[in-house]
This record gives sequence, structure tokens and C-alpha cells, in this order.
Amino acid sequence: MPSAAVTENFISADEIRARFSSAMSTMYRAEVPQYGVLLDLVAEINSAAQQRATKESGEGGDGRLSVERHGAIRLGTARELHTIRRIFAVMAMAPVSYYDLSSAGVPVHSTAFRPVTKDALAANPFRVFTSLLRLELIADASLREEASELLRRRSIFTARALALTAQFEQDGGLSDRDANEFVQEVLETFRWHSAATVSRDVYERLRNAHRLIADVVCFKGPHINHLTPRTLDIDAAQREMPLRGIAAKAVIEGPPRREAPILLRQTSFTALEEPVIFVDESCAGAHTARFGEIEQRGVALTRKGRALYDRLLEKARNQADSGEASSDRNCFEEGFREFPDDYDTLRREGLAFFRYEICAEVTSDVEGLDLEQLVASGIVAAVPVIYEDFLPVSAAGIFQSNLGDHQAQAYEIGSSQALFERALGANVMDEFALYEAEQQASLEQLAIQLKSAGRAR
Ligand code: OOG
Ligand code: NI
Repeated sequence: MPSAAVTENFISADEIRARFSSAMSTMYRAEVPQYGVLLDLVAEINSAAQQRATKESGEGGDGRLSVERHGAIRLGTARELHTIRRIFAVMAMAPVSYYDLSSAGVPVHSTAFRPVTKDALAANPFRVFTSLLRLELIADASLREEASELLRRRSIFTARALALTAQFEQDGGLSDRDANEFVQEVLETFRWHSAATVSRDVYERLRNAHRLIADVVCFKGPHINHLTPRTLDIDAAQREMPLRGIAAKAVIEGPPRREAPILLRQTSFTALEEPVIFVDESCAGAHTARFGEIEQRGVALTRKGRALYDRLLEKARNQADSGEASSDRNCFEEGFREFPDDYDTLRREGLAFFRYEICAEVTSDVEGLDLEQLVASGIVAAVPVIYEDFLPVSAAGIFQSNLGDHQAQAYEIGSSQALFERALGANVMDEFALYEAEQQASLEQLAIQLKSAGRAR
């Protein structure tokens, strides 16, 4: 155990995460100027939307909005994934959920590192969608061997980042100064390097196998490939992007626009072409990988709600494929009519998660009232629990919008959570269990408050 004297000098993991998220945003703004345009746009839209928002909507009232963002990286080896888990742990970010993207033709599987407690999320909700390349999906054996040799040879973390991570693990925290150094050192892993580690020939052969493979294998590190601010009105952002010279993706991923937003809706602008120097050339080639994205978050769904979402999504996709609907978008919106579109029904039917809070002073006798009666009488408010995770179909759509004309072909391999977790060196957490626990904790807290209010009268 660390001594008390040392512990007092540690700064919180939430604070380290906030500093890291902010440093990352500053770096990405310098690297990809369009991200800065996007941030300004989102800030304007959010401030207009916030003036309209009510507390009941659960949006905007929590103060975290202006610092809220997620990023994404793609790693090459089990070892890299294992080490990044230790690094994110310093910032209290844990792996949540397993995403298999191979069925959508993207040769990776992924998790999201994020804070998991209500307080940590409120302090700073920064998350990183982290993918691991599945080299076994390269069909050509010699190319596969070449790629894995390139990955074996690189080390994507600085010696100091590793040392500070080990120090954190040993002491249980970092001092203010060490934390700042940690942030700067870890940032190096996410930085863009225009010098490729391969010749143009190798780059092109890997790119022909899959553009994503070249992106992961041919560089010194897993450059951050996008950073995503959260907006309260993604439709407004989508309309506004082209007016500010940003080439937006054609459709918004996720559920259609609703009165009661659920899960996650996302849109992006296409990756920019960046100059790359190959080892055998003096003049620059080009690589496209880095883009910008915007997201809007709604209420988290229960397993039952998610099953309904998945079923309606599947149905809408099948109808669009068979040309039954007048347009993709219409059939999408029509298909989702079946999904109740008000918070009260979502709650009463057990489709979404809510946090229960006392909102009025308890002056009358509440004993004997059940939860429904307490909510109906306005004594207790049911506040939507915001969805903090990702959607595999949307993620695949985002990946693909940045892979140009590449025709997505599903890999036959199937998902392999066990393999992923072995590489990670830990199990991923179950997102439903996290939301469920938050709802449950609020109910327990409520019971205590009602009891003590009853006694006080
Ligand atoms: C990750 C794409 C997934 C999201 O928001 O769904 C993602 C990537 O392109 O590496 O970030
Ligand atoms: Ni993203």
C-alpha cells in the first residue's frame, strides 16, 4: 500500500483523463484543421439547443458537454493492445463491450476504453474506440508474414510513458508533475507521422489487401484517426457542414431523428489526403486515414430495447436491399415507428434505463406509494441514462465511408471475443450491467431518502 503522505500528492485519474483529452484535442486541431471548424460549428449548435433543452431530456444540463469527445485508434498486435489497456487504466478508462467488425468487411475487432462510474463520466467522459487488426484475415501468407514482421519490429510507446505507467501501477497514483509528463509522453503514441516505415511497393501491396491494413502496418504508431465532439442536434450539424466547406458523409448512422433520442447517431466528413514519405523515395506519396465525426447521444436501452432496435434496423436494411420502400431513408423512418418515442413509455415498457431522483420536497405522506405513483405525482423524476457506448453497424458505416470505393465483403471468420480478451489481458465489461447498476443505485438511494423524509415529518 502507498503511504498516506505519498497518496496526498496524487492527482485523480479523472483529472489525468481530462488533461489528456484536452491535449489530444489541441494536437488534432493542429493536425487536422477541419476538426477545429467542426468544433466551432458544434459549439454554436449546442448553445442554441441548450437554450431549448429541458432538464427532463437529460441532455445538456450536465456541464460535461463542451469537453465531451471520443477518439479512435487501430492497433497491430496483441502486445500493443495489452499495453494500451494499462495506459488507459492510469486515466480510469476500462474496456467496455466487444465489437466484431469482420462481418461488415472490416478486418478488426474492438472495444471502447471509457470511464465507467457516474461520477467519472460526469467529470470527463472521454472514450477511445480501440481496434485490433486481425492479421489472420490477410489471405496471402507471405504478405501476412511481412506485415507481422513489420509490426513485431515497431514499438509505439515511449520509454518514459511505459515507465510512468509502471510507476502508477506500483504507487497507486501520479503526482501533478508526473501526470503532465505522462500526458505528453502518451500523446506521442497518437501523433501523426508522415514518414512511413515501408517502401511504396509494400504499402501498395498491403493497401490492396485492405486499406485499413496499410493504415495500421505502415506507420510508426497508431495515429488518432478521428476525434468526435458531441452535439445536441446532429441534423442541424449535418445541414450546416457543407455550408462551411466540409464534405459530410451522405447519411447519419444509427436511429432516425426522434422526439426521445435513443443510443447514438453519428455522421462524419471524409478523410483527408495527407503527404507520406516512403522509405525508398524522396518525394511524397499520399495516405488517407484521418477524418472528423460528430455524434448525438440519447438514452441507453435495456437488453429488451436493444433487441427491438436491432430487429428494426435489420428489417429496414432488408427492405432497402429488396427495394420495397420508396427510398432508403423513408423505409428507415417508417420501420422505426414501432419504437415508442416518448420517455415515459420507454421507461414503463422496460426499453430504456433511467435514474430516479427526488425532485420536490416531500411534504405529503409518501409511504405506501409505489414508484409509478411517485413519478406520476412529480415527487420523483425519471432522468434518462445517457448511452456511453458504440454501435457496431454504425461503426462499420463510419469505417466504410472512409475506405473510398472499397466494396465491403464480409469475412467468414466470425467474432472471437475470447481471443481479443486474451490479447487485452482482461475481460471487457458488460455495458448493460453498467447501466443497470446505475439505475439500481439510484433506486436504492431514493429508498433511503424517502425513508428519512418520512421520519423527519
Ligand atoms: C473507428 C470507427 C468506429 C465510431 O464512432 O463508431 C467509431 C475507426 O475508424 O477506427 O469510432
Ligand atoms: Ni467514432
